[in-house]
Amino acid sequence: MKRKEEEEKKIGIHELYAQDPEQADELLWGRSTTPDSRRGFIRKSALTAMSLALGARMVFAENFPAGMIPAGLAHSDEPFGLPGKHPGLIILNDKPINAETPAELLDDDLTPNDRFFVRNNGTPPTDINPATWTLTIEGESAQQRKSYTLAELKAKFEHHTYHLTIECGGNGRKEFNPPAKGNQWTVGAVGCAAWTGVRLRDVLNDVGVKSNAVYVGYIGEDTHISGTPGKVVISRGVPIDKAMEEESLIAWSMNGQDIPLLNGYPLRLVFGGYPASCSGKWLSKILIRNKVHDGEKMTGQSYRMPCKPVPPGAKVADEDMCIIESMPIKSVVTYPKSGATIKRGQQLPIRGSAWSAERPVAEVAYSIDFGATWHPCTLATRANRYAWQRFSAKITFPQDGYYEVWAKATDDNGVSQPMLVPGWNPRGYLNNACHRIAIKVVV
Ligand SMILES: Nc1nc2c(c(=O)[nH]1)N[C@H]1C(S)=C(S)[C@@H](COP(=O)(O)O)O[C@H]1N2
Ligand SMILES: [Mo]
Repeated sequence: MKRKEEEEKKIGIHELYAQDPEQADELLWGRSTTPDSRRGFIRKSALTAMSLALGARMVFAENFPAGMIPAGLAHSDEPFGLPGKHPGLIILNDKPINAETPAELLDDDLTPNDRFFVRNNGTPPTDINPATWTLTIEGESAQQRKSYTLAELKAKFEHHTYHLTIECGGNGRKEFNPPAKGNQWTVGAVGCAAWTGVRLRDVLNDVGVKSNAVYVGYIGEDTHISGTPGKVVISRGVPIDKAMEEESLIAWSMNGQDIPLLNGYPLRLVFGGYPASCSGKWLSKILIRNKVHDGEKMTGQSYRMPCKPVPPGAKVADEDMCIIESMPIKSVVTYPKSGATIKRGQQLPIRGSAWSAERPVAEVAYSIDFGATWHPCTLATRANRYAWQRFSAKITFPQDGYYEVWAKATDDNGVSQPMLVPGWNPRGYLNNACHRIAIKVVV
């Protein structure tokens, strides 16, 4: 593991290319030099990513040498982000790529594709050809083994669009003490997009699901960070009842566009309300299992919580860990940015998003006195189940000084967020403590 300062440091494009131009190509554009060519030109898939970052299709791209910085980017001394991604994303790790969205960049009804967080466990596939991409369904509880091309999926099944919030199970991990290993996510490993695809259940029913089916598992086309061929990166899944929900999608589109490469292009699963690790990217296979799926990161301590609460720092045996299913209720203040200053006597507008898994959020309240009193926010209704709901309020402060604005969501069953970090657990999952931002009121 890298040291924290290193992890948080963003490096500029010049530095990146100075260190190792070929590696820079690989990191920024997905892959670079064609192994079968001695000429050192970049390959097509990398150029697609590059064109995205340049904001225009690179004409004569076939002549552009590998390991060279496009002049359209080279003039910038700004820290350089990830291909197709907003430069403001915070890169927590670059091998594999993990980047979170700062709270103030989540200030949209639907998270734009370039702002959506990235959590990769391995290396995204290269040389993706959507014309030949296939999805295969098989497994002990499948009535047959059946494959579909992307075109067949699109032609054969009804298309559906849902606003689905996906949040990494480890979002908020940074606040646990003693610290948990893994990406030190703060608040931004979450996003809500309009996902379009076909219902997983329509495809499963087309294949035929045996009555003994209990789980589905996914296989994606990313490769292990060690480079070991055939080594599975991650293969998680959901109980069959979750798979059969109407909002459970096999999606090819995000907010009306192709899914970005880093978010699973050309095909992924999307399960709102469950840990985002269930939403398999670069999807090529679905297994219909007659037992709880036992793929990579389904077993041991991965994406599991102690079945009963444990004291901080405790060692918990694998058999006492339970698989995380629905994510807890949570909210984030997306405007203003923490640390904002306003003049005394002025009202401060705040905005944010709140989500809970299945149930609607019924109320969001804010506090400026560390939770002593709470005041209601205006709350939008949700577009559909698993969509987040936007909230807003106008705050008046009694005098100048330092304040914190805390936000707290409550569902229609009265379940709310804790003000402090909830139950410590070995891997640092499910921190849904109230988000807070700092505000200075000046004369
Ligand atoms: N094939 C594959 N699918 C994957 C992953 C991965 O590394 N490989 N990461 C999972 C995890 S842990 C999360 S949190 C989400 C992140 O989705 P995003 O990168 O689109 O935000 O993808 C999930 N699906
Ligand atoms: Mo995750």
